[in-house]
Amino acid sequence: MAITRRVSPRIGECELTHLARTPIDFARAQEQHLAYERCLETLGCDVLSLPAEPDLPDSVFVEDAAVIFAELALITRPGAESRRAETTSIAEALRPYRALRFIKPPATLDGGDVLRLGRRVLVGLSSRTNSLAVEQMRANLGPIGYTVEGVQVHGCLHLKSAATEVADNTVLLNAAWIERGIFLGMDVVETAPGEPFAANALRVRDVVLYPSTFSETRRRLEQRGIGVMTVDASELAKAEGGVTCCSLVVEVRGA
Ligand code: CIR
Repeated sequence: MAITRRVSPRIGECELTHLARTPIDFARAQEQHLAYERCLETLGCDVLSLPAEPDLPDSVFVEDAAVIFAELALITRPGAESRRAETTSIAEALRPYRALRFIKPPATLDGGDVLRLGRRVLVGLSSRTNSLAVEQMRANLGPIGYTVEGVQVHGCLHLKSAATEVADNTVLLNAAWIERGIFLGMDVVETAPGEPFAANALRVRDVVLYPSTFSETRRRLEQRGIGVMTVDASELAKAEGGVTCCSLVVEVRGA
């Protein structure tokens, strides 16, 4: 299952950290988001599309509100104050599917900073996520067999702007934003020159959902035998969002 949320009509007032504000075409953003949901369905997900939250400009980026594990879901406490209220409805949507744990103040955590690689959980120490969140994650996840590591990211919003998992034991990364050595022993696909935002891919089983803009990096993925389904994500990219940000993929037992 994939949880999504329709685009807020106030998306133009989104948080921005590394990008200059440019006008976002709301109708176009909605169309692209609908197409993204259709892609998720094509990849076999039941899409639970939550209604728009008109007063929460960034609420389409549901990834930041929770982190899903097989055993539990961690409800975050987003680093941007304007985004904190997004978690309430996400917690309610997840309650039927997972035991819930909550990140508590003064810790802050954005889901976009969490990269799970099997039982290894990397947490980006970014402008949104602090080391107290790493400690709380360790307390929740250590006893059930995960190791949790805080890692530095520089020059980008979230850890998953810099690196994502694209196949078993394979990461796609922009080595300017994260140390390559963190992924020692794994296969690494680097983003192509001139495509710094190309490291964010959404893996759904054996395929990655991927922005159509990054043709050179896409070629690199395909050369590795990785299946790629492209989607036009250009409007929400102006809000500093990528393809992982717009969904929470939940493996539903028995489905
Ligand atoms: C923000 O700055 O919070 C939003 N404008 C973009 C969030 C993108 N989320 C993500 O990368 N996980």
